[in-house]
Amino acid sequence: MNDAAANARPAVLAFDVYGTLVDPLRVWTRLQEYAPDRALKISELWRQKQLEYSFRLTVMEQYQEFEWVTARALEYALAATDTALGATQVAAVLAQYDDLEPFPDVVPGLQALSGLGLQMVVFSNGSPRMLNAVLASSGLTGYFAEVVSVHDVREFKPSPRVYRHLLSRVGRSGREVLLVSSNPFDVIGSQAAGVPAAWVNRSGGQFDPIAAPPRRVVRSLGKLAEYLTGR
Ligand code: 2OP
Repeated sequence: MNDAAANARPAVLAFDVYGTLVDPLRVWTRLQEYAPDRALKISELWRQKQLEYSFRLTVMEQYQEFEWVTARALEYALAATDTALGATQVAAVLAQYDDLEPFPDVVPGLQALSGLGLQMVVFSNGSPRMLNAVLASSGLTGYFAEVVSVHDVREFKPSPRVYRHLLSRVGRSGREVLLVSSNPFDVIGSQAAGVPAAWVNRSGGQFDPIAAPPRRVVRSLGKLAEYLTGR
């Protein structure tokens, strides 16, 4: 992509959800009630397996809703840490996925971004039910014109089909859209499918060395607003 196109202001911002707008690791607070000594380990293993299962299902050309994938990953994480929870407790932990905290920079950042006159949509592995629930409970619904779930095409990120589906849903070419995600696999998948991406690297963590780093790396949504205001 030439520099002019790379620096042009996008018409649409497409926001990843889990890990970008809301913090899935916050489920450890509910796990702490039931397994205080290993809550964080369970939640990290849970997230890791949730994404691994989504990749493996897609490579096998199979599909299950992200809700099912999330439940199976929790089962694995509990068994792997010898944590026996009752059915009611498991249901309470899973319900936490519908009620995740937005990262501290998200509301002020979305407020700043919504002043730029760009279309803002959500684009996520989550099922439509999950996404509507977590956006409502976190108070974020009103910032977005559309909620685009990969469920429509029965494949998960980073399959190129899901990014092409995003473009067809918003009626734009790749050059007119900017994916906003904290997940390097999502950023790499999006760029490989021809949709530029901004990496929200809140933690200062490492990017995966299987692709060139993204041109746009920001530490918060507020910094993304500053970056785009200058375009
Ligand atoms: C999402 O699609 C990748 O979990 C992340 O929201």
